[in-house]
Amino acid sequence: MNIDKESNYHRIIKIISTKPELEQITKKILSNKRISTDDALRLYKERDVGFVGILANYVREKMHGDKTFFNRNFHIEPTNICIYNCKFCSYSSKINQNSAWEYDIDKILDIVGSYKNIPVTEVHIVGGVHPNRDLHYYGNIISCIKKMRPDLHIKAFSAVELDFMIKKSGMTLEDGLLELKKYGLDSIPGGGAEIFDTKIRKEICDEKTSSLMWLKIHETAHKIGLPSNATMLYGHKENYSHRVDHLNKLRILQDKTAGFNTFIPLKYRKVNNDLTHLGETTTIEDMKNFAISRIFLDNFNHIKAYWPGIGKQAAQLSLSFGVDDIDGTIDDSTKIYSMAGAEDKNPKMTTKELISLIKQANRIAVERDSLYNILVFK
Ligand code: V47
Ligand code: SF4
Repeated sequence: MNIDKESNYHRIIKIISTKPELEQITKKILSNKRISTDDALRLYKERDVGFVGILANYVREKMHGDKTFFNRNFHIEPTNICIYNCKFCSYSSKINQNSAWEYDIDKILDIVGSYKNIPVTEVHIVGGVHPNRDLHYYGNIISCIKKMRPDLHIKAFSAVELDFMIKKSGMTLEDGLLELKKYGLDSIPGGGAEIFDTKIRKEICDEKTSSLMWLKIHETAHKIGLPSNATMLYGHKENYSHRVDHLNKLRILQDKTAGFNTFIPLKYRKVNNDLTHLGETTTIEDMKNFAISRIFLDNFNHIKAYWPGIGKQAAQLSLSFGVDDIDGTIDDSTKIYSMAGAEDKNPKMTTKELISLIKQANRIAVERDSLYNILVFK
């Protein structure tokens, strides 16, 4: 054990002498034992976020030391036209509204072409669920991108988009995913999970893909060799039990498949949507949520803070609360969070800025590819 970890350990021992009720949970964490859902709920109710943070940092440093991962990526959002009406969404439009956009294949290839000679390694493609577009329409987009940039990892389509496009093409789930893989799909992003609790899901996104279906899509993807990410949208109507239930369903699936690359908690942002009246969580709450995710999801290698969603400073702070990955350069290519009131209206960081943000937090910046293979240490 290095000095940092050892001093963390001693800080923990000192604190639990004043918090005997947390001793059993702390002992489990320090001896690499899995904590239960009741333990996670107890940690959520703990007022001392510093304590929960130290425990998460202990786990984080045991897994990754000071390494903090990032990648060079950009997003393409082919359309904001969506058949659904999620109450937290600030982004979607109906087909005939002035705010609607849809990029044709030429525009999409122009975007990809604009990265010629730029060493990006990943394109992240997500958007609304367009009523008229099926699997082959999106498959064609993917294969054209692959032809132009065979080196680019294509992480595309949330389970909600996949559910719709596969059904529209009349295919089974497994055949649809296999077909997309043939077109060039490399992995699946974590969107659309929202919160798995049936009652709360009904209140915030009644119409779209159910929790069971989201989990089935990711399980099937893992089975055919497509890795994926997982998310949880928090800070709206859910309570701590709903969050623990969500994390537990992910942990159970990961035990079965080991197909998730990372977990990304997504803080609800309140501007320009139907849940504005609920307000937003505090940064303290956000840090606690990262920390408990790190401790509870012992079978997830990585916890990611998506900086366009929470801002650069909170992402930097999260590196002391269990987070080991802060996503990528983004290059001002996503609107989902800027339209919902996030700090960065044009989210973009140069590699140099990302590295310096990580170094300021006394961590080591590690450029990764989409599967967390290490590319460069800084
Ligand atoms: O599913 C929509 C969320 C998700 C709001 O896999 C909102 O690497 C907060 O999943 N406030 C899509 N969140 C984005 C997503 C994602 C982002 C970054 C990286 C990855 C990855 C995946 O965005 C949606 C929904 O949960 N979302 N509106 C809002 N107002
Ligand atoms: Fe559509 Fe996604 Fe917005 Fe829901 S969150 S309305 S599925 S774009």
